[in-house]
Amino acid sequence: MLSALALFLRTELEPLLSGKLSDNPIASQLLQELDEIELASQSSLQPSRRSLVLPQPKHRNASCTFQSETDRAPPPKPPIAIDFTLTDSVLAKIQQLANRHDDTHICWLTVFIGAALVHGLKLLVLSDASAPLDAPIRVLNDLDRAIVVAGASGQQLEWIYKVRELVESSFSPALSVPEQPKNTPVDVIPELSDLEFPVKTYAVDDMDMVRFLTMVQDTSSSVPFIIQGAISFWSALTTRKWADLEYLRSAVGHHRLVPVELGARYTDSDWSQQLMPFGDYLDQLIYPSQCANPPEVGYLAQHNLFTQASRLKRDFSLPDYTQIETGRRAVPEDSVAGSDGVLVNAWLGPRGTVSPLHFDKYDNVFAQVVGYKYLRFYAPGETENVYPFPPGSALCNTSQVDVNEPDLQRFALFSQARYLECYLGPGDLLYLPVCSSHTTHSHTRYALEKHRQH
Ligand SMILES: O=C(O)CCC(=O)C(=O)O
Repeated sequence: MLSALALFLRTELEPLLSGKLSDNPIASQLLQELDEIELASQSSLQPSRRSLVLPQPKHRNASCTFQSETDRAPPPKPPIAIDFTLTDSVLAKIQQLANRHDDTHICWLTVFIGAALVHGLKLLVLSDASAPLDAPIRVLNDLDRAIVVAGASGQQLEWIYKVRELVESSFSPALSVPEQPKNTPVDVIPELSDLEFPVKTYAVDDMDMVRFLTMVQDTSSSVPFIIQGAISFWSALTTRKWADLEYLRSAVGHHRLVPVELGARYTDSDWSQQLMPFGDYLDQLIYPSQCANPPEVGYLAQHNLFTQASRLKRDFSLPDYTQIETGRRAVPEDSVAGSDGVLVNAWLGPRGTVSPLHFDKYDNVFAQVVGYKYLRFYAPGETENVYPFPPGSALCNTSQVDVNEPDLQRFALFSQARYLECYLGPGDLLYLPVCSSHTTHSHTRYALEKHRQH
């Protein structure tokens, strides 16, 4: 398997490294590392010759025995020398080119994915006790970045999964997880105020595909609506409950790097994003959010967590409603949809997370698994009244108005904007039409349930 990966990497990287990036020192270092790995793996894969080992004369009953070379103490392996500054430099290059989205940018993304896999391969081929303690975690982190930052897909993704599995099983002591909290949060129903302009709710038995298609096909009149009971059979709600954060920790992986949004709203000037281990996210930003002095809001938002943590895919199935053909764009231009043409993202956060008022250029089927969320919707016809950021800006799909505390001096027309609203709770499915502006506010509250200690 490892030699097949080496071959794959050569095929992926050589054309880039000998073409567009030929005069780049990073490129030649990467090729050199591949050569080294191939040499090392060839020697460890050579068939073992049987050799005659003479008996030690002082031993009683000593006899002449054959011993395989592999039975003897293996020759010392060279210490692991993975140069992580290489992946760091490629990342810096990618960040520098981030706004270009051209061939050179794509080329460096491929180099990063290749470099992350080369390092994984190197760790596996040369693995021994001399590997630096943090090497497995650094390798796993770079494999995550290859997915989250560089957008690995297809065969690259397959190799990332395989290498990750091997690294995790070969280096389990170095990857052991710190002591877990002894509390499990249970989701409690918050007090929800009455709604003035509620969206319609339908029972799943009243919403067959024909009716659904008829309702969503006409964009001029299509409005959001809730289908109750459409996902109540998901194991995420029944057996492998996503409300149990420790279940999520084990399914996603404590060390998996995930993107976290820090700050109240993505429209705020002090808002930022950070990649952090999923376990740290739970321990530093989710569990403490239940305390009297919660930390700043950290939102794991709009992330295809399921590409990274494929174990979670066992806990749900795509609703049939996602498979209808409306003739409209199914996914955003710059996103990678699954083989079924559906882009699946996850949002996970504590109480108080907010998504500012914005619209998406695709139809959305929104499943609420844990906790409660308030959503408000403004139809495309209200665009003028919700004051989007100027066309051409990065936030042109987002309103400048803070819906919770609108500044009506600056945004006078906002008071005339008509809207619909709803609370979503566990098991609800919402149809959200293309270009309908929406804002969300999480009301999820956890109560900490003490485990009995024996
Ligand atoms: O749940 C959220 O905070 C935002 C969800 C959203 O914007 C979407 O599904 O398009």
